[in-house]
Amino acid sequence: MRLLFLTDTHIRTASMRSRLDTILDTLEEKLREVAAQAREYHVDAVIHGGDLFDRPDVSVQTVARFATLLADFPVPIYVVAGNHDIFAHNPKTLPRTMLGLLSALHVIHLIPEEGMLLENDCKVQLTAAPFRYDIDRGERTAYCPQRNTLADWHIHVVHGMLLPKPFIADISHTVIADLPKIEADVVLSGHYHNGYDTIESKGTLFVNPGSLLRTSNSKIDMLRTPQTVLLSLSKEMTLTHLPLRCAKPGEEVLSRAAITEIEMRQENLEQFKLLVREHVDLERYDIFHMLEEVSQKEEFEPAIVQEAIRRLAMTEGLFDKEN
Ligand SMILES: [Mn+2]
Repeated sequence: MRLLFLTDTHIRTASMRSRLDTILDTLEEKLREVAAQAREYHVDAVIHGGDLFDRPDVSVQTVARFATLLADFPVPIYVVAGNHDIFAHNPKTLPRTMLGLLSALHVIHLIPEEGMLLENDCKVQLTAAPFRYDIDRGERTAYCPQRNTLADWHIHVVHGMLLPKPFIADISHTVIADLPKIEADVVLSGHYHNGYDTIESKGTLFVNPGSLLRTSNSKIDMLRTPQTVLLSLSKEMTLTHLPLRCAKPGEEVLSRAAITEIEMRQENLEQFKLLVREHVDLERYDIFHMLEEVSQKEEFEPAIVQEAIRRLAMTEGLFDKEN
């Protein structure tokens, strides 16, 4: 039995500030290559680790374009829901989402949480844990599925913040080594877009190849190549990472300009705050008054001051937007 795993495609209509390419074309090219990999390696199924869509209500045109593409895959696609696929971090909202629609139309298949069995030369049990608001809190039961004793292999597919080492304390996450021994042979995980090298813990392999779409322009995203993982299961199991040939080098598709722009805006804001603190008596808390004082001390051009007053008035609701 051969399975092909990918995760976090984040299919979306709008272009991204962090990317220089046309997102829909890039996504289509990537998914076509995944379908080609499925053919080339004669896989029995494709498994998606969640965040198929970037939002639960992606536009109808975009869904139509990608539903056609996914329906043309040579084998079934089994999916677990990610946080971006559902409303309010609640998998019960699936019937109202575009992922729910594709499931109802049998374009993709949601992996039942209680599990299912794939069968040819060996029996492979698939279980899944979709994203939920409490997946990385409390007992972490989502990461501890029950094994079907008939299965030769047990693969658990999760969309949660499952990580090889501790992360920022404010962000709920689960460290792999902190989990008890679990019954699955392999845990395929999405959600953490950077991915990590496969690790073994208490007899289970933990796999996250990273998101298929680089959604940030971080240094890690600049350097990594989006990839899938081929799982070959018989008496033994082998894992092969397959980097996407169509994925362009980070510097060609990811924009550092957006980062620089945000940093510059932040710096300007800090300078402005400093200016305000230096020149303005905050006891007289009138925004127009403050503007006037700062403008005089800094000798801003009258036209700029006028425009600032106009925009302030607009946000204060003193004028209509058309004015
Ligand atoms: Mn994601």
